[in-house]
Amino acid sequence: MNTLKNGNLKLAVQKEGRLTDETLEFLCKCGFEFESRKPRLFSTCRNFPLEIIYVRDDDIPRYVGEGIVDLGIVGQNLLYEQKAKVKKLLNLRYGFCSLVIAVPKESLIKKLEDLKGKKVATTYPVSTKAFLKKWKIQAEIVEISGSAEIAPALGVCSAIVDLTSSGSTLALNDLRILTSIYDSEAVCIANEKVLVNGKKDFLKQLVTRFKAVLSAKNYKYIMFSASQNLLPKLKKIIPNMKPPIISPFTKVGWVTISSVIKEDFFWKTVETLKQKGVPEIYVLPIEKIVT
Ligand code: PRT
Ligand code: ZN
Repeated sequence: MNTLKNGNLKLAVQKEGRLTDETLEFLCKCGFEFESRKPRLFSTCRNFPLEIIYVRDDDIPRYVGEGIVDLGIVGQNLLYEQKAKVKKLLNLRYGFCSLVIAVPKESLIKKLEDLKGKKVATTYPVSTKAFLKKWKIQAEIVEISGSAEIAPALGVCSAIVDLTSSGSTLALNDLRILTSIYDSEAVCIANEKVLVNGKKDFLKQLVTRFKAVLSAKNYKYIMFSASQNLLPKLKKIIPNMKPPIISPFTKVGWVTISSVIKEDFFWKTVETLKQKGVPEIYVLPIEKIVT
């Protein structure tokens, strides 16, 4: 029978839900090989001292805080809501959503102050209370266990506080956003002790792998040939470009140039290169950037 090994890092991930597929995909990209999760409570990694434990997302901050597991991957929203004592290691750039206050489209509530004396239904009472307190709005918080979007139609409340990502659930229920409380994404969290105990070296290796995959996501590798005369102009467009290569395959008077470009500036850079007369640009995805 498979049992959890004491020396291994224990990482809790959501068993079945919105974060599950992207989390497992991310771990695979980091090079961790483990059994399929389907019938399991946990999987042992074949090529790294790591156990993956599958649980409800709501339990992850507490399990990490209490040291039942060393690490967890969870929405930042649950950290804000549960105020667990954990160390946030990294933002993982998926699972994006926002916690918002929404009201029926036809509602007379137009601004935050209009919520005074009204009922607000939510599965996020702690975040809601803190937000309303910050803005000195006295409203009644009605704690519900799910499906906040139907609460106004049922007459339970005048407003809701819920997570939204695409906005389609709000639209389908004739709700509009009054304001956003915070933005959230998946994060990796750790128990404070794992940063200093016997597992800290494994943790360091794991974080290096996580960072390598995350950095790669933000960059593209580009390669192109250009006339040598263009070099001064090209250096202004791509300040971090690698030394130009003059290879036997390059036309006389031309050089081959490669560089790593940040995703945010990618299209602007490529368009400027085209305007300066670069005929063809090859773009390659980067798997990992190890620093
Ligand atoms: O069973 P378990 O307790 O593990 O899962 P769960 O049902 O409590 O959570 P789950 O799987 O719904 O969400 C897990 C995490 O995904 C959340 O804690 C967030 O960090 C993140 N996330 C990202 C979201 C959303 N986007 C999201 N849109 N969590 C929930 N929603 C819900 C929202 O509550 C609303 O009902 O999706 C609906 C709105 O979606 P849109 O796309 O129509 O706006
Ligand atoms: Zn949950």
